[in-house]
Amino acid sequence: MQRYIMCLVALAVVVLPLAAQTDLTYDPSPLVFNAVPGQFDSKFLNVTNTGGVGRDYSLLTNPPVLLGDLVSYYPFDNGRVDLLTNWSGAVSGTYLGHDRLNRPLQAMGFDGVNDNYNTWDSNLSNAFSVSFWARPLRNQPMIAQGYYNAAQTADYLLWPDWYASGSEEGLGLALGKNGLMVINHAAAYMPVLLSYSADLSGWNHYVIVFSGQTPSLYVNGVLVSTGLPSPRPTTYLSSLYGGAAYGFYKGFLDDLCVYNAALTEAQIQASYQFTDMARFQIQPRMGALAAGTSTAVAVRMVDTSLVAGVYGDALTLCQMGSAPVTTPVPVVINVGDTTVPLAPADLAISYDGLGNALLQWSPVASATHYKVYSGPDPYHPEYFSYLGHTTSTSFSHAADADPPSSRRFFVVVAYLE
Ligand SMILES: [Ca+2]
Repeated sequence: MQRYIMCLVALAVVVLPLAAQTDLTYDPSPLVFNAVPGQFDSKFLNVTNTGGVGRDYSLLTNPPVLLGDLVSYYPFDNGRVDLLTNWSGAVSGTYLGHDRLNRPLQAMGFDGVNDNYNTWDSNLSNAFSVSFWARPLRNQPMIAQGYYNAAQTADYLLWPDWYASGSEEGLGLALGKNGLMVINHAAAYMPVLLSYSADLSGWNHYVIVFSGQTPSLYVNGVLVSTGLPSPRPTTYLSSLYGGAAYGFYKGFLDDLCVYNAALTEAQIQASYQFTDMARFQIQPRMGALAAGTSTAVAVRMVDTSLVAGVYGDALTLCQMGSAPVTTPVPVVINVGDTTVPLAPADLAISYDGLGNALLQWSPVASATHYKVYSGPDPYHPEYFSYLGHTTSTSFSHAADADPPSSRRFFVVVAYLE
């Protein structure tokens, strides 16, 4: 008996901290969409703050395989906030421009002169990854890989933090239309650990993985370069995007993600394939909830590529803050089968001059009966009246109160059972 009590106490110690992690709940679960191929469906997700203090929420569409390692996500859609921490950074200059799908105000622009943006500094070291889309607008001087001690002038998309100690360094990135470099920084120390020359004009997807003291570069999901190993035992990820003392980046940055791990091949592919808002559009996608309040978030399923079938998916509800908590929101998408038409392909009407109408139509395969309606306006089905039903493919409608000259529309609906 005593052993039982011991076990229960131990269990409580483990479970309670987990249960206290988030104050946010949602309904319904799952969120169910019903559509036919090529069409949208909209639903509301109710998000509730069950806690005693105000909470900020966001809804993410990022692939679940990446969420466990995701530290920050900056979609730069009409703003520059991190959807995980709600940190909006310290900005100098910058502007919002078109993203890779030519959507306006959906990517961060840097002028190459003095614009920069200091994101939340995650202080990650030694095993981390950064992914983003970028479109550089000018060439930069490319420097050969090597261990240098002099200052390096380049177009710093990510300015490398400076460290005084001989065992630490900050990791930086320099990007131009003609190549990308990984340049690190400390006192009298500025090695170019990776130098990749290629035509990088236009939008491309980048993943920089730092692991085993060595940077690797993936462009559009392909490993294109593995750099020199760093001689320093501790390498920190930096946080100032756009550049500083030794040069500034000119161009655009989008969908910036910071990960506290060396991403796997599968994760890199998922990152490259990910297009935010491609399947779900969410409005609003973030907000503040006072204690005990709810809000209805509109979610629109806009993936017109789905063929008939039932699909499982997931959104992610995030309680934003310095320690963000993410919760999966299961989604079911029912895409109906429209290979069987539910209306005849044609409908002929003949009048006898006295107001009596004869309707005739082609049979619908497998239909057991048809219902006939009429109304004054095809755009307002709520005003249609039910006239009757038949198992044949014709229907006689006797003259009624409407004069023979008045305009009316008929609708025939096929039923399969
Ligand atoms: Ca964007």
